[in-house]
Amino acid sequence: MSLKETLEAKIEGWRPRTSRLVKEYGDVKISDVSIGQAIGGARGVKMLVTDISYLDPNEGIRFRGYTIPETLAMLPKVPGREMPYVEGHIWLLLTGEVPTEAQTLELVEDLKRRRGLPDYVKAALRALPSDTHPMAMFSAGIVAMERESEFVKAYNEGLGKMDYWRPTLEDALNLWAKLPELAAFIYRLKYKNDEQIPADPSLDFGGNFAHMMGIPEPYDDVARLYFILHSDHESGNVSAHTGHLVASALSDVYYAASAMIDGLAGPLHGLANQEVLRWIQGVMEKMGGAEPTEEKMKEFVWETLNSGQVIPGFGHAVLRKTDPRYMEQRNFCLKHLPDDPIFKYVDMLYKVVPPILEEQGKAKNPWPNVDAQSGVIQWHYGLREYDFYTVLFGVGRALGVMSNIVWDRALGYPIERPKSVTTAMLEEAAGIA
Ligand code: HAX
Repeated sequence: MSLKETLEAKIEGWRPRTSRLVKEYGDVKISDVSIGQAIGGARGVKMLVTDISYLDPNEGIRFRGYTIPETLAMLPKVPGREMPYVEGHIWLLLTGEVPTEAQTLELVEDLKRRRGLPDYVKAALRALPSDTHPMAMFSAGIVAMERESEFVKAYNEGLGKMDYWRPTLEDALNLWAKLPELAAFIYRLKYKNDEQIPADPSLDFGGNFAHMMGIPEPYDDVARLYFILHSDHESGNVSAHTGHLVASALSDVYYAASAMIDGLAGPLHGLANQEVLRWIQGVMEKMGGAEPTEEKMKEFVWETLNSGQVIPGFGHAVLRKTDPRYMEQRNFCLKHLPDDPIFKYVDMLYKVVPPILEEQGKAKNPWPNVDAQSGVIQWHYGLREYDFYTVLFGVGRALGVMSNIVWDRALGYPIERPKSVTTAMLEEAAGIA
């Protein structure tokens, strides 16, 4: 079966489950909200539904029920390479099924046909001031393509609600196909004198991205691993939630993806991956290029904390253990770059930071998250412009966000509209009015 047919069957089977829950069990409570949660960023409030991934605080993320090692092991692999096709992962996220090799290759070819960055996007990006952050360029590039939306055309022609997911899927496939090219274009425009490398029609999503970046093997596998690991982290994180929220107004995926990139660009979220490298570079500079000892590293960690800053790459709003995405990247480093000096610093931080955060007693989770490790691999393979790192995260996150939007449309999720209260109302509820 094709992707569309597989998805169609899944959606038909799923709709009665959602409608039954709403119609017959709509009043069943799954969460209570405290004053602390209302002021504190809705931490722990169960109010979103997704079947695409689930984040267990102790175990970490599962994509469609599969752990990261399981996902990487069972998806069809690119011949001669260690990592699976990103396209196979898209299939898994969308349908919940592990695609066959033939299905994966069909999607590889489908996405190839949808490639090609419009000239007006290139012109718009070239017109931006040269100090524009790559995330701002990425967001602008995506929203500039909004005029391509198939959903908007179909909606304006009176498409019925049950069919909203179909042109949304078209939009998602079109945008997924263009994101590696958009990211590579921004990289080469900003850091490589606008010397662009044309796409290679023989290569898959990850392989073609590495090619357009101008970075040789095994960077293709790094890209595949990176995009898969960052694809989804259930729905409550800032980028995923923003994508869902914006799309809930029936804004098309170009608007939603651009907005989710804006959320990802914050230093407490995706930008943490560039901050880790910036922080380590700062430490090295202070040491005059010498390798910091464990004692020195501890001093720098305390210095950062005492100046009121966070240690980037550590802590998490949901996780309470080391992030399995961190571990997967650490395993990659141990295998491919065990002697890299930056990897050694990052590994030293893994030893040094958690006990310090525990001693400080503020962070609920002292363990490293995905961002602590990801910059090292990029740095090792020659991508040293660390303010570009979050764009890579964004290409990955778009896989999960847009898969979710297709399902939001398929299940008819309404416009999101939580209720706010005033401070006086909270005081009254607390009995201190
Ligand atoms: N360094 C120093 N202090 C930290 C900390 C860290 N790494 N992590 C948490 N804390 C502090 C918080 O700032 C907070 O302090 P205040 O009470 O003074 O406000 C306190 O510990 C309690 O916070 P928390 O409940 O443990 O954590 P939150 O759910 O509020 O925030 C964050 C989660 C990820 C934002 C937080 O851990 C953090 O700022 N980490 C560093 C930045 C980072 O690595 N972000 C990326 C996270 C993963 C991700 O989303 N990637 O995209």
